[in-house]
Amino acid sequence: MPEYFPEVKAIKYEGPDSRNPLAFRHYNPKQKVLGKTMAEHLRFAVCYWHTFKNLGGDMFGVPTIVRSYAQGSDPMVIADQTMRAAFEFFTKLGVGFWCFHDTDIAPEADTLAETNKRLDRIVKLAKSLQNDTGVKLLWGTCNLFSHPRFMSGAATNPSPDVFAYAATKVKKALEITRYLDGAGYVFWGGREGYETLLNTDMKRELDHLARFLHLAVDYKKQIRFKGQFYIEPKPKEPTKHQYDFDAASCHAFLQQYGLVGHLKLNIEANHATLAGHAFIHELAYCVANGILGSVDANRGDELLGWDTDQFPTNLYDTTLAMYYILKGGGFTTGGLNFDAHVRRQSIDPVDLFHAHVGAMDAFARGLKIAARLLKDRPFEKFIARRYAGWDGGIGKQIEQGKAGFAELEAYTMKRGEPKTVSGRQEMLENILNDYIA
Ligand code: XUL
Ligand code: CO
Repeated sequence: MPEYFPEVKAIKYEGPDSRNPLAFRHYNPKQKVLGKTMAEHLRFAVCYWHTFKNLGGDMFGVPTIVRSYAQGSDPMVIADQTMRAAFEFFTKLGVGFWCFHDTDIAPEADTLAETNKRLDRIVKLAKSLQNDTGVKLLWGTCNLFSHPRFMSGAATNPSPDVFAYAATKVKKALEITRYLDGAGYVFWGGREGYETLLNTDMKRELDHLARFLHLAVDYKKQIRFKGQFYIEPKPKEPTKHQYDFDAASCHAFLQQYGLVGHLKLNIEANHATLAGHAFIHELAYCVANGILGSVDANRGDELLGWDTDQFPTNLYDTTLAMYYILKGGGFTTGGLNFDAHVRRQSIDPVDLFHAHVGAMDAFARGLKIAARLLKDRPFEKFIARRYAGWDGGIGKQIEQGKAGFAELEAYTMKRGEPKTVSGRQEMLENILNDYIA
């Protein structure tokens, strides 16, 4: 069998003092942290679309990257080679999971029936490679945004024919995800939204999106697919306004349409920043509402206002992300999927390894620091003191619904002006830096 990454051997943990760029300094998969191994906590996944299908093309230029497995004239030969290269990559990197869109693994044919046959062929290969390597599927998904038929949306398209076509594709995507024992399935609505309200019936589109998700929930039961459904928020790009804008709007949508309990959220760092939120704001919102499912780990660029999908390297972010993920009880079905791609100038296969090794180490460090923070609880202790007024007296009465406006007026008239108290933000930020150091 040809090797597609012959220049790289299996990546090993060598400890913090190693200067080998192709070794982990922090990610030691078997090392226990708070009672679980790092591999169990972090559940790293490699995404198929960026890592194996992105060849560096952008709006202004053609692809810059040439991969040995992407050569040939038969698209199914390329699909086969790419799948084998992917599993070689997963194994050498030492990740437990992968993620894909249907169109990443098998190119669309002239008819849907033929496309589905191609999928059947390629998922058979994926299944045998999963069995051989032990690498598992974190989640599957369906590309409902690239083809021209989806230009005005999939579930929210003005045409019921497109809704039906999208349903047919998701049905197949659910079947293959189940066949591959996927731990989850993601809905990301890149074209579910609008470019202008002048041609859009917003209420009808939202109703249709909910109908679509209910149909998926029904079909999931029918085929006994046990994986977790996720919805992935993103405010814009490619569409000007996307209905799955951010965690809070997804939550409101799920509540409005009776879908809470059927879908959790897949939070992506760069989507959070596009929505004007910090990554950890989205995580904290999900943890507070019990809806955190999985994470697409990447980062944007502070100076660029689009979805740059860079690999996460910022320790401040990875620490706080792991802090909230652990506070939420950690991952069950979800994990950290690197929805990220190497830069257009990073053209060598080894760059894919550098990118993932650095990102895995950044999260492993984040995990270790977050575990120390949760053991010592400096922020929890401070927060408990800050809100202590609610644990008894008038605070408790308000929380328990035992004090109305009249009682609060009587209390305030007697008590007078409330005391102002410092929020100590700078001290707390310094404490965080002490832990990261
Ligand atoms: C797009 C994005 C998608 C989803 C899956 O910004 O994040 O790749 O993760 O469709
Ligand atoms: Co994503």
